[in-house]
Amino acid sequence: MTVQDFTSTAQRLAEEGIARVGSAATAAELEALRTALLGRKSGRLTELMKQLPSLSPDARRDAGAAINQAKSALEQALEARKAALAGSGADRAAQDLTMPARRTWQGAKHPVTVVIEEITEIFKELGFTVATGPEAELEWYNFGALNFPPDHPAMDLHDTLYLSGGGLLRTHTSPVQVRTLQKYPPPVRILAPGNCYRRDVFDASHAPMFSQIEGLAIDERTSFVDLKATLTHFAQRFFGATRTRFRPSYFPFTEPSAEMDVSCVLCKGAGCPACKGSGWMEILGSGMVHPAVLESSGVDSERYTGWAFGMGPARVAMLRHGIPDIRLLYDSDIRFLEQFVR
Ligand code: 2U9
Repeated sequence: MTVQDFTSTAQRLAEEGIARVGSAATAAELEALRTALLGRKSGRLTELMKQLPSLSPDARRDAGAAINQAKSALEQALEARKAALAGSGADRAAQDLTMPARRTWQGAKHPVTVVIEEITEIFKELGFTVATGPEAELEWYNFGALNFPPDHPAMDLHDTLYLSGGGLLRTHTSPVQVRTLQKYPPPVRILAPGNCYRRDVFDASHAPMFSQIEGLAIDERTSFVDLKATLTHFAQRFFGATRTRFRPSYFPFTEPSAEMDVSCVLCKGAGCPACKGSGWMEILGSGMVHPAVLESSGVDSERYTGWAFGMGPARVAMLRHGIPDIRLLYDSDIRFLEQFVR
């Protein structure tokens, strides 16, 4: 091919192309034209460009210029037609609006967040308000004020994450209740949800960072009856028709203390592997607030009494959904988490 052949071919392709661009009715047609004429792989002008090396350097320059001129003329025509079509809405006619939209991945609330919000709603109905506080705490608020004797094992290094500048990462949200009692005189009804930290290795039922919800009710003449009635009401609201039982337990910050069980959510009490045949599932710990804790928090323990509870929402989410390993909740694996999208 001579330079004249290249030039005339380029001009002819440009003219024919611009004519066809002018009569294109949809964006899709325009796209097809662009590919047919300028496509990187098999565009007609691209093909022509590939034959340039067959020419002498001088001839190549002239032929190349003619091809580039044809290319930019075609690109301008394509852009102009595209804008015209977009403006005219002609394309809309071609668009099948009944086509379902491409599903964009939508996030969802984490199953533990759903549990925390559900529990919070139930206690709000009972007049509890949500209180929050610092995750990096002073040792006294995390241990001293809560009647932990100075040598209590929980304070050991291997249990608690101490901070170099003093203080520690709270091991429970109880410091929030102490800070609240220092600020607001009874009657007090608060819920303290939040993240807590323990020097635990990650295994099927432990995580170094975990969420917790604690609750506190302080008033005159508050008794264990209020504790049992309120927590049983919570269990029935959260788990539906269920039975509860309270087993004696011990915490430094409550006396007397009790664990509350609900009948197994999977076998309804008949006994199954999930509840290890007992028919019961331990949900939370609770107790009457120890007078020493009331005094530490600036509350007159002769005039006021109170009860408190603490639970792990992650554990409750595992019980509810039959999740065997807590790490599944913290691995951020979308394939696992999107099962719980509501
Ligand atoms: C004040 C007074 C009393 C909070 C309580 C529990 C029982 C309890 C555990 C639940 C799951 C810890 O994360 S867990 O292992 N907590 O069982 N917590 S009573 O008692 C308080 C808190 C604050 C001022």
